[in-house]
Amino acid sequence: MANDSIRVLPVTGTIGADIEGVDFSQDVSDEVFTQIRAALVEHLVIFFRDQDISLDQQAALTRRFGPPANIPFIETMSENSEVIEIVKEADEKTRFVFGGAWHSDFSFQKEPPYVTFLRAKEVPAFGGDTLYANMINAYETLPDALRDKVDNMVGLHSGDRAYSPKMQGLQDLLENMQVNNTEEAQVVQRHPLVRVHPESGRRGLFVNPVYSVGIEGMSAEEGEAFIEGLNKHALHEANTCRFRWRQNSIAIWDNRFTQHYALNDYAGKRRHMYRTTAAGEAPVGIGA
Ligand SMILES: O=C(O)CCC(=O)C(=O)O
Repeated sequence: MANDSIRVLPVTGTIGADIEGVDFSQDVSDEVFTQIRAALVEHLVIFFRDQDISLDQQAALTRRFGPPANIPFIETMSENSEVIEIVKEADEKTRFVFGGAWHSDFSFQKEPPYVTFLRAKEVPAFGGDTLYANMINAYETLPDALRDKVDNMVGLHSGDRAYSPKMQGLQDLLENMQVNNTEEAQVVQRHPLVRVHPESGRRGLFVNPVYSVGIEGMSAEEGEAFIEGLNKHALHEANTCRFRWRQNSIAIWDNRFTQHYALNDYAGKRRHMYRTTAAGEAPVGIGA
């Protein structure tokens, strides 16, 4: 019977699990939700199939992880202001896609989102997969000396490369999404480079190629090279999983301890997703 207890089936040895035994269109008890949250703590991204739910149900489920996150720059849906639509039509001329680079959502915010909840409304028969990387494993597999070095560093994050006015031309390539870039994106936010998971106590690297723009105390060039090295390690194939979408599939990820990448390999096909986010806390470092 759905929603009595869940089955958690890891999809790789590093990150991700399929969850069976859940029907989100029906009531999900607090007990089962606790099991779902525990699976998220352990696997960082969890996948569900055949979940035919409404926008309001999606928003309500996301709120069980926390209050809605603040969504800057991207227009939300008129039907439900907690949802953004990620859509690429078959006839779009460009091959640029939303989320088509490794990142964690809005890491440049003071309190970046905790959970991202993505549901597929319509997907191509093949192509348009999403990749995920485990930032806890990335930290734990650093060479000892480097791990000690990063422990108390501060990373600098900004939305400049995606949402500042100079990038409006890029966002306008998303013909069927409304993204409004502003100078607010240029604000630089300080975050611990290593953050501590509030439930498991494990440490994760908090860095990504899009929004990490420097390291406190390093020159711009030095910081850029250091960040590049960390990302190269974190995004190694062995530290990732890949999710193949079907209609009504759901992925729920802990945005604080993962990165993700939307693959851009479905030109000429339509892909339509609904995304909701639950608010997170200001990243807590080791010394806190
Ligand atoms: O469409 C996807 O698979 C992921 C989109 C994405 O990167 C995001 O929602 O941040």
